[in-house]
Amino acid sequence: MNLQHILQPSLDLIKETGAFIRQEGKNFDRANIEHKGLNDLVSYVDKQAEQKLVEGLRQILPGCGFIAEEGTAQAADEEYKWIIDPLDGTTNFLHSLPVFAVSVGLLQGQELVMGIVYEVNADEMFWAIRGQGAYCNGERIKVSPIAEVSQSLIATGFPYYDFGLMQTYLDIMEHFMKNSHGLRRLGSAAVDLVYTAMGRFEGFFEYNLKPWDVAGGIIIVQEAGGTVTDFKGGSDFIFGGELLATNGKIHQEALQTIKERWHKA
Ligand code: 2AM
Ligand code: CA
Repeated sequence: MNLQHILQPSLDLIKETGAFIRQEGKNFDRANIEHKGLNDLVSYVDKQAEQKLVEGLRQILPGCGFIAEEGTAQAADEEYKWIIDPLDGTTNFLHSLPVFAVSVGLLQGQELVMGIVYEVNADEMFWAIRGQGAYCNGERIKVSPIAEVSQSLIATGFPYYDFGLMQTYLDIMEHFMKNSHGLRRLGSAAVDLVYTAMGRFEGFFEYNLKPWDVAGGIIIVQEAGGTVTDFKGGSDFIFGGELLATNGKIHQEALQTIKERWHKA
């Protein structure tokens, strides 16, 4: 299948969904928040955005499966599956902090073949198709050329449940704090990934991630020339929960820092 044909309608749909989220954000009342689990928040905005995406993407690619954060659809053995986060950075959204995104990845079998991440407030639309490069608002994007962690800005996410590996994680963060330009925690893994793809960050790492947080962004990093691995340096980073994404040039150095602390724990 020629993915170019489904790209434009998918971009239009995701932009519309982003406009809905932006509009709802203007008058959002925090009384509308529900708790899914410890610190895991959701609102009608997440759910309605997911519904719009699922309905639209089903028309764009009939017969496809879905793996979606708010659970409105399920995947079986379809050749193509959309992995959807209708609102990545929900906590930011609920607090009117302008870093959140719609994130969509497309799996063909086991392989990510397309990714789209739309940062709603900045109106930045990122996408990539396997083998065809990565783009932001129509311009080709590339990872940063920096080759040393000491000159890098590194993004991460803090654990917000399952605090068992906290001390190890703090050790890793301490190392990067002391040995880089700094650490940032934006609150949206999808945004951290695309900012790595376009060179704002040299790298991003986090654990306890879900496939919908990362699927769209992973292929955008790869197609922008970056490298993505799990914390062992392997390839279990879509469903495995741990991910290091970098510009490629600092990957081994950053991986070493994580690896030698993480797997001791
Ligand atoms: P979400 O907004 O779609 O739930 C990494 O931090 C990821 O964890 C984010 O992309 C975010 O995705 C998810 N997450 C869920 N609850 C969170 C919380 N309380 N704090 C930070 N991240 C959270
Ligand atoms: Ca979400």
